[in-house]
Amino acid sequence: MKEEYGVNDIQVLEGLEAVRKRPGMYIGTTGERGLHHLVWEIVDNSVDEALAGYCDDIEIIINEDNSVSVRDDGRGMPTGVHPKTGVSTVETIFTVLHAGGKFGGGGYKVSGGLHGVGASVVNALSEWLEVKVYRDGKIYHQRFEKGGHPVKPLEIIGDCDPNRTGTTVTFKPDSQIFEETTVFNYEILKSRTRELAFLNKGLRIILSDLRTGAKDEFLYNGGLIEYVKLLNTNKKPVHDDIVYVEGAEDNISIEVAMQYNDGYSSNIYSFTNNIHTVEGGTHEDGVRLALSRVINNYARNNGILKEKDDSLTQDDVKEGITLVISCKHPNPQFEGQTKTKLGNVEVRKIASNVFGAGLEKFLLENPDQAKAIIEKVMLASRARVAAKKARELTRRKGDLEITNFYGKLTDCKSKDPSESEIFLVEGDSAGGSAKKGRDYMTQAILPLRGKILNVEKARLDRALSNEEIRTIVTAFGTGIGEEFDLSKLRYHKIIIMTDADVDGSHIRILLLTLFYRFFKPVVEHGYVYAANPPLYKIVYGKNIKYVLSDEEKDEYVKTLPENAKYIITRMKGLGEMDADELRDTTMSKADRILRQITVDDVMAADEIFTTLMGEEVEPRKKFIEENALDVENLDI
Ligand code: 0R9
Repeated sequence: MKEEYGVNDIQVLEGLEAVRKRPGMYIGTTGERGLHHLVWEIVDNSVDEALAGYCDDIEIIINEDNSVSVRDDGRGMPTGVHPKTGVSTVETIFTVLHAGGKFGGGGYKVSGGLHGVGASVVNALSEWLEVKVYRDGKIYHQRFEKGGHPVKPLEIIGDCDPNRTGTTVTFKPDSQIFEETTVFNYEILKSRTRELAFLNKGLRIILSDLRTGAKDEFLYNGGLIEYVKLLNTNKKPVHDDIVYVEGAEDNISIEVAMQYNDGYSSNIYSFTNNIHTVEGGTHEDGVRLALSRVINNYARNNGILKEKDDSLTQDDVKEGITLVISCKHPNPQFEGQTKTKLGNVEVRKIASNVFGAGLEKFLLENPDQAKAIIEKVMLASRARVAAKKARELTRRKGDLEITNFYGKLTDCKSKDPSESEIFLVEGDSAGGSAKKGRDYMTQAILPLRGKILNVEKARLDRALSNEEIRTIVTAFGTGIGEEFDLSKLRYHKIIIMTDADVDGSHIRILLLTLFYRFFKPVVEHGYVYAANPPLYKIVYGKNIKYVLSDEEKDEYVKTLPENAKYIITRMKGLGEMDADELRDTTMSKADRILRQITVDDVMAADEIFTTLMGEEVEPRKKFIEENALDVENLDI
């Protein structure tokens, strides 16, 4: 039974002022990512209520004024007076910092953002916040202003149907804190909302945007099975059914879904308590161990692998796999550089046992599908051995030779990677402006001519036969494949600078695929960025303003006097800007806005990518038709 919320649950009392003074400590950044993080802090509380079994529906609404409302149909936050603070529990939740990140009585907070600090942080960082609770036939309401100060105590503002329960929170982020932007991006909210729905089967989450009328509803009764199905859209599976395994030991639950396709890349995504564990960890290790153990055993027991044959390696069994792991743990320990690696040692064995038993059962019960899987991994194994031989041969001939390397790369003077940047620029014309507009000490320019090779369908050897890719590898300095060495990376900012159109997105996706497949640590360490060239130029008298989005354009125009005459030009491409413009809007360290590319972005790119690059023609045609006029949707 769930205990009532009690005095001891409030762990550390600290003022909200601390949050406003050092917001980065609580939400990571005050840029776009931090802004969106506020939404997840609130949604996580609703998801917890769903995981506790009391809530089926969550609604997230972006309001016209860029405030956000989150509504759930759970029990409603407790409204009584809190014994320790002497004010209502609702007010306590929104004004007292829970440094430990733990919430409800006795139980544990299952979902939760990276920082797990909750509603009070959102309140502290908001211009205003309102909460409504529907409980016991009454509607309770409280409003907070200017960084979390209650305007009045919690009050009853009306009656409701006694069967109606739930909580609604609406907040407007404070522009004094979020100086970069306070404009919510629908696509960012959409992809995480969908992910949450996949990770919590049966939970309905509706997202809508009152600024544009956009609306999406996500409900997946099949959970991870449907996630893998989506990730494999436009790929060719080598067996029909998605392997699905679910189990728990010691209150730690493991859920896995997987399917092989005929491609070469592996897409393994793991989560703990709904958080994407980008750096993996013990749950992922356990599943990988079981995967190669069970497949090797099956292949040996069925005479496919002979006694004299080497065992299949972890690389062999992951080629062409799409696999999603979700672990729910009462006390997760996150480690690693970005605190996205699960560290609890006990999980490795549990994940290995649960998944191993389930996979073994699947293979035994589905001999035809088992055969297709074994054939796929055997093929990968033979290709690996052949590729290794070929690489040894070409290495002797000098496989990274490039004609006229220094005619391509305009390097920077500095040799210190931490201050050096390389711009990968679409086309020679923009490359020319970039060379003139750069800071020659720290900014290197590499213009890319035409499209680089699509490495989704290429093994390393073929990738290296492409001159553009060899140039990139040589410029980075890291080597590739087995020789890859992150410590040799010559630039700690790799900035992709492409046009804001379909071609530009295409090139960006090709580059991300290259990085993700062959330079994964470069992405994981946060060294990859996308430049953000302006979308519009607004000329008003002598003022010239460049803006990055439609929303920003509208906001700016609103600030101009009523009868102001201004000219708005949509920027068509980087090549259109002269060196000064390119420097001032997109390259200069003082004025530009860079978007750091995360593994999550690459996941989103993979979906767009397979649609654009896969062998299936119909989905590609449909995608291009739908998006040709709406290129922002391609932005990642
Ligand atoms: C719209 C966003 N929703 C919420 O923030 C939300 C919090 C919440 C909640 C409970 C129910 N619904 C909620 N929605 C709740 C929890 C408990 C008991 N009754 C209701 C419990 O955990 O025991 N609460 C989250 C924290 C608290 N309530 C509490 F700490 F105040 F108890």
